Amino acid sequence: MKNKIIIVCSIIATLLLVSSVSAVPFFTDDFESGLGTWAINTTTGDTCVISTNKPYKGTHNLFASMDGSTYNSTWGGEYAMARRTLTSLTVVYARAYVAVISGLPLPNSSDRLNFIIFAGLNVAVGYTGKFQIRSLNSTTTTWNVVNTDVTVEEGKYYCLELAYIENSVGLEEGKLWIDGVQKADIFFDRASLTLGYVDFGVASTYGSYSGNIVTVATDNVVVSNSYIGPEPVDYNTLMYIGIPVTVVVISIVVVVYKKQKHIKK
Ligand SMILES: [Ca+2]
Ligand SMILES: [Ca+2]
Repeated sequence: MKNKIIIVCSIIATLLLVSSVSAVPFFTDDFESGLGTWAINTTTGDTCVISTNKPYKGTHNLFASMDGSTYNSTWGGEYAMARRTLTSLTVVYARAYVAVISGLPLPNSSDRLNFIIFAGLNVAVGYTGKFQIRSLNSTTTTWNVVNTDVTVEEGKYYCLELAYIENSVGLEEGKLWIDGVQKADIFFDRASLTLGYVDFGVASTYGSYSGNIVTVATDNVVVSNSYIGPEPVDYNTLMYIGIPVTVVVISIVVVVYKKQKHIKK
């Protein structure tokens, strides 16, 4: 009996240790301590800053605003995004809580707003008001789009998770989860683009520019090498729960072992 208890507890402890060790994200940010190493990229008149306006958790978030008055005429849009560099990754998952505070509905049929961007792979909302995943095709001149069935409500936070998976060079895959449910899967060839970064915030492209003012809040970002999922079952929580639970299980093993030893005597 004693040996069985020890074996079972040891297996549980090992599993918890393995899960907590493998669950280390590349980085996390709840935007409670400033911009840190984020690089900010914006078009004229647009901002991407730490804000106290409608955080998802805590008191701060990342707040992106596009003024709708000056834009990049070359590709027909504006952007206000925070960027982190990624190096030599063939699999990467990026999760964030995102709310479109203002700017919906989009005025023209080719308009869209992008919230999470890897090179050539975006999570966006299109003119229809639904979340979508977008990827460049192999010629890098047109976009493939898969719409989800999730209509975006202004002011509501959604848990968006975008995965980039390089099955082989030229056969890249994108997956999108919304509030923990997989909603889209798309294949593409990123061609000459390299996966060198991930952007959060908002970037627009317009079919015909309308001067739409858009604000987007982002909070609780996690970037990792495997599926993250919504809070509280995210990597931070697994780390925080996994380690103490492991300690408790090991303590039980020790107590049971000592007790059995005592009874035997
Ligand atoms: Ca926060
Ligand atoms: Ca602008």
